[in-house]
Amino acid sequence: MKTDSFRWGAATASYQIEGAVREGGRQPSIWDTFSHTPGRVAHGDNGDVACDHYHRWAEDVGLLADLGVNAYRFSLAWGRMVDSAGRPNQAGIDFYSRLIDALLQRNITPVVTLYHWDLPQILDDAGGWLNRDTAYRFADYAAIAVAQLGDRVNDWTTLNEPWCSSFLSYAAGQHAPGHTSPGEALRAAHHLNLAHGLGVQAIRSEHSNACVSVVCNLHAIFPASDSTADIAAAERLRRVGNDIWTGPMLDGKYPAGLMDETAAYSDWSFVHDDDLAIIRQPLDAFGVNYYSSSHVFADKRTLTQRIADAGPTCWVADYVDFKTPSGPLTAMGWNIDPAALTWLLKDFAARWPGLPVFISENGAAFDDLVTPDGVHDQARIDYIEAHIHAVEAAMASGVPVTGYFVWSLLDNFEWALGFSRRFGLVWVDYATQKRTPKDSYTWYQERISRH
Ligand code: IFM
Repeated sequence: MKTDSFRWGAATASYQIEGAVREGGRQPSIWDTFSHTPGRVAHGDNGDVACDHYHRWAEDVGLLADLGVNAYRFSLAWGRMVDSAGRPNQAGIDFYSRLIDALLQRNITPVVTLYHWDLPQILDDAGGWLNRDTAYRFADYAAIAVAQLGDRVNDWTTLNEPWCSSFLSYAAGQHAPGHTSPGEALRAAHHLNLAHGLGVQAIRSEHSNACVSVVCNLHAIFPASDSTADIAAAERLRRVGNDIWTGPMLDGKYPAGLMDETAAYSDWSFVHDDDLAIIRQPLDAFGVNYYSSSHVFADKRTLTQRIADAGPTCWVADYVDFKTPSGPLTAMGWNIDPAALTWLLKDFAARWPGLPVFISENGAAFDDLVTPDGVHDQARIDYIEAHIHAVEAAMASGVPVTGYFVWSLLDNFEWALGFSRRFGLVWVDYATQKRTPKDSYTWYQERISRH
């Protein structure tokens, strides 16, 4: 692994850690609304306080510095950066400015995500990602963020996991705003693609030398058998899970077959003539979030029949179903398959040779063992170690990987699962806000120091 420029990092996201939802002129987001709606989030949890990072950011920068990372990936809350009229919100800008200055003082490079799911509620009131105009509002916000912070931030990511902000949010109903319409998910997906393209243009217009990326949770999808039908099922799912982003963003087209395969749910009339040219912008890097793999088989049911049988689903695809994951699972119920990460990275590099890739998130939730002498999380250490090896294997075969970011620095608000799942290298006692580095923190610290 290259030692000099390789980024060893940790990642977080605004709504998951910041709290202080009514401070500093922040406007409400769809996650405030969603988490305060009974039944949406486990145990009625919400991000009102979360890890109180808004007040404890200096302590958290100290944890990053002691950890030894040379990069920190975090997101800006759109509704902190701008007011309800879309104008710069100075108090919010000042908050991130202080954070960035503190990071730079500790030689930690800020890697900033513009959108990690906390859409201002006021934009959702106007249709959210179903409204094409939201993509233009995103570009306005991106321009403000880069104009305000681009003197110290070089690395800008437009979107985090647009698959979640469309399919989990508009088809499965599991994420804000909680809709359950397959056709809406496709429409939202296109508008997120458009936001990405417009966002890249806005970033570059403010900061021509910026390193611009997008982050996708590329799915490692494999057929459950080598039957032609299962292979075709896996290909269908890759189109709607992965190629729906990489196709427009990197090749300027939606994957052949996708529109026909989803015609029962949408006529795709939301794609305007010049959109694909806008969406395909040159990128400096591509972020891959990876946690687990999926095995799928051909199913006789259409999506509509599957929904009638089992309820809403995030997968907008006919005639496909998922094999129940086997083997050791994480506390999310996800399988542990580091080899699939190597496969994913090699597959990506074969399709887009030369485009630098970074692992923007990788990590695991487990039930940690909390004792008076520390928080013991050997399972997390094993998971991270195996996945770093998987990245090294991809690099050894020529994949240009430029960084690895653990998800996450801190235990935090795990969306619809609330605080019930812990991904952190650092245990957070939510009652006292005391931070306790886990064994995995010490392990990662040592692992980084070897490079
Ligand atoms: O917590 C999330 C994060 O916000 C996005 N990627 C996956 C993580 C774990 O589910």
